[in-house]
Amino acid sequence: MRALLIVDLQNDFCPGGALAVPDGDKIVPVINSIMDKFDLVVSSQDWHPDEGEHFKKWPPHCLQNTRGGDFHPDLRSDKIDIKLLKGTDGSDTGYSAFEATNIDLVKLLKEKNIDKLYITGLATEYCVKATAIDAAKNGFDTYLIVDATKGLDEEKSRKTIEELEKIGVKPVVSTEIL
Ligand code: VGL
Repeated sequence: MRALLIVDLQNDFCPGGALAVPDGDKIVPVINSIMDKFDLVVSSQDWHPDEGEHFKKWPPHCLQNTRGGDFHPDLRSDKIDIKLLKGTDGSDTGYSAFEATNIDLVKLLKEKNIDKLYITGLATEYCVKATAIDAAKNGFDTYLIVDATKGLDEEKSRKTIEELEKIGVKPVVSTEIL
């Protein structure tokens, strides 16, 4: 059984948002086009209180119950089975979707017999990277859909994909997913 994981495809990480990833919105149609191919679709959202350690490093973004924290409006969010929230306590944690505070992701995936995890979303060199590392560490067969992720910095994102490959995360393109 395989799951699609959509990391932080939120307004604040898209052009016009508080911590915008260049062309972050361009991956939305790619993700929309593959959502029906998975047994389970899981999303993560940064869901921050309005102050805390995290905002000493980053401009305030993805505040709880704000438009910036909402999914990009074009994402087919009605197709998401499980919505994870992370970074909810203001500390500088919660880069990885496995640190979600409302759901234990490992337990959920095991209960649903998911062995393959396909990771997409924003931003490649931060939350996507942290999520992929945790997925591999927890023994999932982990894929990164490279045309369904974007980073804040192109060069750092390219290096991230190489680093992830070294720990066993497999880069794939969306059209390879049948
Ligand atoms: C992210 C920086 C700060 C991300 C979140 O979603 O990749 N990056 N907070």
